[in-house]
Amino acid sequence: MGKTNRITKRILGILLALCLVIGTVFSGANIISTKAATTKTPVATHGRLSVKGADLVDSKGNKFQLRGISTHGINWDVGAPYVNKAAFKKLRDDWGVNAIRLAMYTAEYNGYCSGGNKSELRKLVDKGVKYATELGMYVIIDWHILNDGNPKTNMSEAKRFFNTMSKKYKNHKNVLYEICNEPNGCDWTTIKSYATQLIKTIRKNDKKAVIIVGTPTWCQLGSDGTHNEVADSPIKGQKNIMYSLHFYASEWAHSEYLPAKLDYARKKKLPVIVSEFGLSAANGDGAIDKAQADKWFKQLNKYNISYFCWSLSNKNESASLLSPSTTKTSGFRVSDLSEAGKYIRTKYRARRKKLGKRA
Ligand code: IDC
Repeated sequence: MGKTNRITKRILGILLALCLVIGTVFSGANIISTKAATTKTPVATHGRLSVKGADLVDSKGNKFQLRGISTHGINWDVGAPYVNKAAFKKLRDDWGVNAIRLAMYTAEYNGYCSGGNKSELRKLVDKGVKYATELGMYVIIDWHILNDGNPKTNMSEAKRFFNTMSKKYKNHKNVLYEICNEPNGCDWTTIKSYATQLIKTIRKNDKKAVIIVGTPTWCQLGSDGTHNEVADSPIKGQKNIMYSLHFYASEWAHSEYLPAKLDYARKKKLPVIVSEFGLSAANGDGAIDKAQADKWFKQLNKYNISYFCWSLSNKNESASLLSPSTTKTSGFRVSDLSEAGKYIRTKYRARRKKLGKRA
């Protein structure tokens, strides 16, 4: 009798332990599945973006910040391979990135208007948009003028390109159009005239998408130094237009003049977006300046201004976010990142955490 009792007790004990284990597993699974169900993608949470006063806002009218990464040129071998879904997903989940910028050069290095394969380049843009859309991320289609300085140089190509793109993506909530990366060697009047025409092209197909307009002197909101033509004379009578400001943290003149220009623009209620910035000097290389970058993030976060870091590449230059020895095109570990990459990942993650649900 005593023996049977002991056996029964042992069996009961084992059963109890089993119940506990199974219970824990199931409640754990519950936690996981509830979490998966409530963790919505950025686009599912924030919907279509628009511009209200000086701010970018989400579909509920709340201020919204894009924390983005720019590709290197998608026409470059150090840019194209990173246009893949796994890379974007890693940036979204691990870095807290909610937007990608697809930079397509027009002039340099077999660019769209300088010998590049147009249909292949458009296909790559389409792929980038598709991956971003599937992942619920925002995406900028960037007409990356640079050496071609004046955006009017390739204006008819630009119109054709954006006509095609805006027709295709008019029902997408997550696509933004950047019509001229960095105008240089031309004045604001010229850029404005170009922008007015391109806005018309896009608006024929898509009434709502946010359109980003480049500003004079490589996006300094006006010509050199303390000039503020853009804030003083923005484009009139158009909705959902933003103006870009670009900076490179270790470029002395940028940190010297641009923060004040940004303050001025905000006072004038100009909607500004930092569609490109880097930690390096303006040539994409040299020492990176984290102290200046810290200052920039403070100012940009204060205004809730969106920013996109240049660039997702392993090119051997300090602006690159991947280390030159990394051959991976996705699944990047911290050890695969450059000094700039490690810094940006930390900053972006911290910002997402701070914003919580508003991220
Ligand atoms: C740089 C790339 C570099 C490439 C060069 C081409 O980092 O690898 O050789 O373009 O001319 C910008 C431009 C962006 C630049 C970047 C760094 O928008 O195209 O990329 N930069 O120089 N404006 C300021 C800096």
